[in-house]
Amino acid sequence: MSADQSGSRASTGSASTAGATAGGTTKDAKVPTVILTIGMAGSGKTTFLQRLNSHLRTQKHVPYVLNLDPAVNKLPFGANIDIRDTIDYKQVMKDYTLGPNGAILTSLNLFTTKFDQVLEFVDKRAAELDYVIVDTPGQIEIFTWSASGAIITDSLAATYPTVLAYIIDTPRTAGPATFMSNMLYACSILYKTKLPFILVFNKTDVTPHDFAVEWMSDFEAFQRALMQDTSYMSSLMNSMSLVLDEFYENLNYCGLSAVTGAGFDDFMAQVAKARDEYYAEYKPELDRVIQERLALKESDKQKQLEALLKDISISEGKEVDMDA
Ligand SMILES: Nc1nc2c(ncn2[C@@H]2O[C@H](COP(=O)(O)OP(=O)(O)OP(=O)(O)O)[C@@H](O)[C@H]2O)c(=O)[nH]1
Ligand SMILES: [Mg+2]
Repeated sequence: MSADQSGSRASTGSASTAGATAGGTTKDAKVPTVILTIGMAGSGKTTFLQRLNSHLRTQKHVPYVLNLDPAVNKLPFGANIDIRDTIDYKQVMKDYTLGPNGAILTSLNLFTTKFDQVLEFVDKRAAELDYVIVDTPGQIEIFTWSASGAIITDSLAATYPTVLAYIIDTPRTAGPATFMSNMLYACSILYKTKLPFILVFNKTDVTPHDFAVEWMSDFEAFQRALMQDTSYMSSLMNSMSLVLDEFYENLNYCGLSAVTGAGFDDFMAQVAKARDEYYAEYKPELDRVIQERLALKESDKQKQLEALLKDISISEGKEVDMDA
């Protein structure tokens, strides 16, 4: 596995409004980098964000903090914007007769309708910020597979260099089957968002992530671990592990502990690398898509004009009265 390479990037984002200049080469230090934290329930996203917040503050990089988890009971850090200030998740459960996950999704949807205002707040402070850090709801799929999650991600990425920090519960990922499931999930998110991606092996104070580094860099080592796994999953995993081998080529990764703070300098080095990837690969692709859309509108206009001319030509050679 190489931590230096990245996959091809494409975008579904909307037009860029501020910050990074078009063309994908500018790395203006005044443009804050967005770090979007995602991960399975209980993987340590909130604790990671708490540690990242204090790590950045001690380095005089005061971040702008967004909390997008409406269901978190107690936030262990001060957020500049907190979804809970505008949306009462328990009230949403009652009003819409929903269960907990449905209510989290609906809360996120309601909040997304106001996300342009959130961007305006960030825009106002952007010149003085180095980082915008974002916590997301506990259930990963609520953010990664919802329309609102995609809108939030795309609108941030259209404006600011944005990287995904995929938090992994290392002790719970130490078996080949759980490791593989987690990697496949990460892989699907990478291909969906196409944003620069960092695998963050958290809780290394409990289990060091050496096994993961070995499995990602040495295909045969993972095959050997799989052979010892006699569960019904092993033959399925065997064939899918080949897919992942390519995925690992396109990734940055690091190991850290959100509790002790070990590994955060390495994480920030990965963020700097991922920011470069954003400018080198994601941003030019985004600009290309925007240009394509604009060009499409031009060719649509041309087609409409051609259709009109055809209509005119079949009207028995008479001139068409445009005022009729
Ligand atoms: N030992 C250890 N425990 C950790 C670490 N990071 C988080 N935890 C613990 O893992 C549990 C879950 O942490 P959270 O930060 O709430 O995880 P989360 O992903 O935000 O959880 P949800 O938002 O509920 O999905 C808590 O008990 C944390 O104390 C770590 O680096 N080491
Ligand atoms: Mg959390």
